[in-house]
Amino acid sequence: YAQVADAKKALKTDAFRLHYQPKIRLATKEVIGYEALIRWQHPEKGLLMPGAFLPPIERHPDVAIELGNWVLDNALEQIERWNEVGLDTTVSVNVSALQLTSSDFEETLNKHLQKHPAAEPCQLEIEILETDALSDIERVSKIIRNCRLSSVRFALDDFGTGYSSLAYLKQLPIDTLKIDQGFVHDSLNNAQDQELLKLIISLGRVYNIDVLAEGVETPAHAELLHTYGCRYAQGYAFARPMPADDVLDWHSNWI
Ligand code: G
Ligand code: G
Ligand code: MN
Ligand code: NA
Repeated sequence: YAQVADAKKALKTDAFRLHYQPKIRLATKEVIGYEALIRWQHPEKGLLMPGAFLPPIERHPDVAIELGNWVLDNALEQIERWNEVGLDTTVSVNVSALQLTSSDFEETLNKHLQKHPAAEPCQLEIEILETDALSDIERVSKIIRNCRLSSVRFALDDFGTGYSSLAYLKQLPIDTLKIDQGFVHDSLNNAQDQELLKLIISLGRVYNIDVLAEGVETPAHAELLHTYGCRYAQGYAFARPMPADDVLDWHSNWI
């Protein structure tokens, strides 16, 4: 568990970072918000991606939740900083099923919101991860409803990959569904993937939920999705995730 001990130390020494990737409205190409993605600035190993350090941490719920709280705190602080310089946007954070269903999530979220009064709750969106680990859908639904009372928004991440995403779509009061990049990647020359995309986009329409496509790597992907009626997108076609300090410059140079 060397890495988990290391992660605890990293929390104390402020070695984690959030990088930000813009989310784009396809019709106008305007930025509608940013997704916060965690990185670890490791003293010896350099900048680590979540795949390299989150899995072992997630086997230690106390550490995982502490890290999740750090993410919330840091993202809200970033919103405040951006508000101060006139960048009025939203930030999405990734929240694991474990954190969302921990006994005091609503209370913790409200405490964080109170700690950052210059960030409007509606500027925060929570992306729910690992939907297949959400066993008690009634309870999750209630947690989301309660958090939405303070105007925080919710997205279902990696839509289509959890084994019961359709039931979640029906039962969870979410604002956005994010189409997993796996459905987008080959869509330019795969007719079946194209049909699947159209299906997910029309599901969004039926349930009155915004649809955002992930992994949009080229203008051709963006064009195809726009043609299908998908409103929002995120991916390398627009920008890679970038350090918070680069966002202001990138934002002001974007169209
Ligand atoms: O850029 P990318 O390698 O950042 O992210 C890989 C995966 O890590 C994604 O599935 C993403 O949801 C997850 N991830 C990124 N940031 C966070 C975070 O702050 N908390 C959690 N729990 N997962 C994250
Ligand atoms: O939370 P989530 O699973 O959605 O995390 C998004 C992941 O996808 C992150 O690892 C991010 O760096 C990555 N990503 C973002 N845009 C693109 C893209 O256009 N192509 C690919 N292959 N990965 C992307
Ligand atoms: Mn995400
Ligand atoms: Na995703």
